Amino acid sequence: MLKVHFAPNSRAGRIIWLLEELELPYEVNNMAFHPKDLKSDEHKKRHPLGRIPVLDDGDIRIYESGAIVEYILERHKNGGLKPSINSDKYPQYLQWFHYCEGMVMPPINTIVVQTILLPEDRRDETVLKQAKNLLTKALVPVNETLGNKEYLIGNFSAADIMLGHACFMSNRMGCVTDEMINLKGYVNRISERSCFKTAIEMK
Ligand SMILES: N[C@@H](CCC(=O)N[C@@H](CS)C(=O)NCC(=O)O)C(=O)O
Repeated sequence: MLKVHFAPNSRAGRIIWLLEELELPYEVNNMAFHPKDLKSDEHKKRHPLGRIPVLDDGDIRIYESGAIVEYILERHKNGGLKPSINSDKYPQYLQWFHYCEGMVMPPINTIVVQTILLPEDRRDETVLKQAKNLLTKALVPVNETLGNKEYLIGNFSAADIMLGHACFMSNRMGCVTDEMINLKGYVNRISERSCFKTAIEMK
């Protein structure tokens, strides 16, 4: 049985969302998004930095949300939710899949640090503002590519699990502007998916 080491309101939701979409059975180790759980000796044995998500598959243990998504698709769903390597859609799929952790998550991480993790007296308004501007800029190409498409490569794929989750977070942080009409619609469409709801509402 696949086991997801999880905490609410985190990237670990991507793994739950994927497993729900694929209708694969799984169990969850639900931890608090708090150092008492994430930085515990027990969890640091799973992830040396005390981060989530981590996936166990029997004796196999793997971390990094994108790697976990790829692993599940290849080992457990024979490439499901992913275009074949020869498909015209494959390069765009790869691009948007990796754009998530490469371009969108770094400013999100800074925003989380500056609004939640740092004690108030160590927060820096300038750094926060820069990160919010950077995030909005990183979302412009996503808004453009969506055009009149429902999902990033047309049909729903694992690129939406990665980047769609980050777009949802960005919208919650107020960084999707009203002019980004395609992106607003995309976030709404994702939010309506029942598998997404299961993941995002998991406590
Ligand atoms: N690139 C990693 C990032 C993992 C990561 O930083 N996860 C956050 C939750 S979204 C975390 O565990 N934060 C706890 C901490 O920073 O102490 C991935 O995609 O899995």
